[in-house]
Amino acid sequence: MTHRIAVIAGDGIGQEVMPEGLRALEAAANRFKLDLAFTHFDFGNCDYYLAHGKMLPEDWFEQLKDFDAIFFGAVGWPEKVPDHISLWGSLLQFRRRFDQYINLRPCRLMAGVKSPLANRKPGDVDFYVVRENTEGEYSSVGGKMYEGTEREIVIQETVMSRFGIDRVLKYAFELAQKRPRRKLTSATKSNGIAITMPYWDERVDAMAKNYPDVSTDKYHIDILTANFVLHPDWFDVVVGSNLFGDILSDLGPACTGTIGIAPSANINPEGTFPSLFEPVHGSAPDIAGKGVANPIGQIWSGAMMLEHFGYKAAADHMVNAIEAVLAQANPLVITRDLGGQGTTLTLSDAIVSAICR
Ligand code: GGG
Repeated sequence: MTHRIAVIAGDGIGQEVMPEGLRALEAAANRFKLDLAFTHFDFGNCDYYLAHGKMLPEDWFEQLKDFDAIFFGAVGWPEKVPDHISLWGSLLQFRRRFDQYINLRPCRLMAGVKSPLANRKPGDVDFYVVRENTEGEYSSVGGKMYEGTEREIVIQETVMSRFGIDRVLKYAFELAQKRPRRKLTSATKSNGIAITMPYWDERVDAMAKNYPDVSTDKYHIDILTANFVLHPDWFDVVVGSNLFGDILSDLGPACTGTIGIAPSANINPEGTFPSLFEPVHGSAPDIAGKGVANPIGQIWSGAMMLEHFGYKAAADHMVNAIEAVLAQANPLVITRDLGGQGTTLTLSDAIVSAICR
């Protein structure tokens, strides 16, 4: 069976890590006899915006909807296009129109990687962040009044629906059921944000009744972030709203050494539309063009895509290759964010060789 994959490298280091993600996927496909067909698209980046006045062509939905997955790099180049325009013009359109309501972000401390947290070893940090991905704080509902005057007012609403909350909670509880510790932690701020967040808590309580085998914790986001740093070993599956999930899934990987290795899957669980796989990191204009970006977030995202297609052995093999290279911690191979002097290419070469072995 051929899997058709739309490739959108996007901006900045997306252009540099994407070829390495594809090389790793091709190596895995070769080894496991998988048929992956890649089609490259040059829209969804800020240069496309400068040329066309928009991030995507009118018919982007038609062009992409029949692919089996989208493999995405990064978006944003604030010197060219304001960040909210580039993000809303591309990635957030994909998540919404393709109903990718789960953003799954694994967070694992791997051998050979130095955690900034004291005395943490592999196994101490190993959890998933499940981020609600289509509503919540990421709404463009609101507006400005008295613009340009001293009475200027800006309003932006958070949008939460029972349907939207329940479906992400269901996914998170089912994921927790498959994990050895069977533990779910929910992030809110229901003392301060007194309508939407207590409602989220109510839905957690209601949903928890269906999963008596899963133990459930609820935290306010402020103390939860503190506990990510102080007690990362407490967590197994952490579920949160769009904004809180976004923050936690940058903090989590930072606790595992570098956000450069963090992968993510934007999933439409029903399979009605393509799911999208992308590193958690953004376009990093500060290091773009230098050949030093860590390719692991992109490669690991490729592994998540193979798992999504049902190729668990191939996905595990890719992740094992990443782990084997990191465990060696060769300073000439690993990138700067990992404490080495290597480049995108040296790290990618080592991982691709390990996949081929
Ligand atoms: N590779 C993902 C990417 O480019 N992220 C940029 C970003 O700011 N994303 C925000 C989000 O995930 O909501």
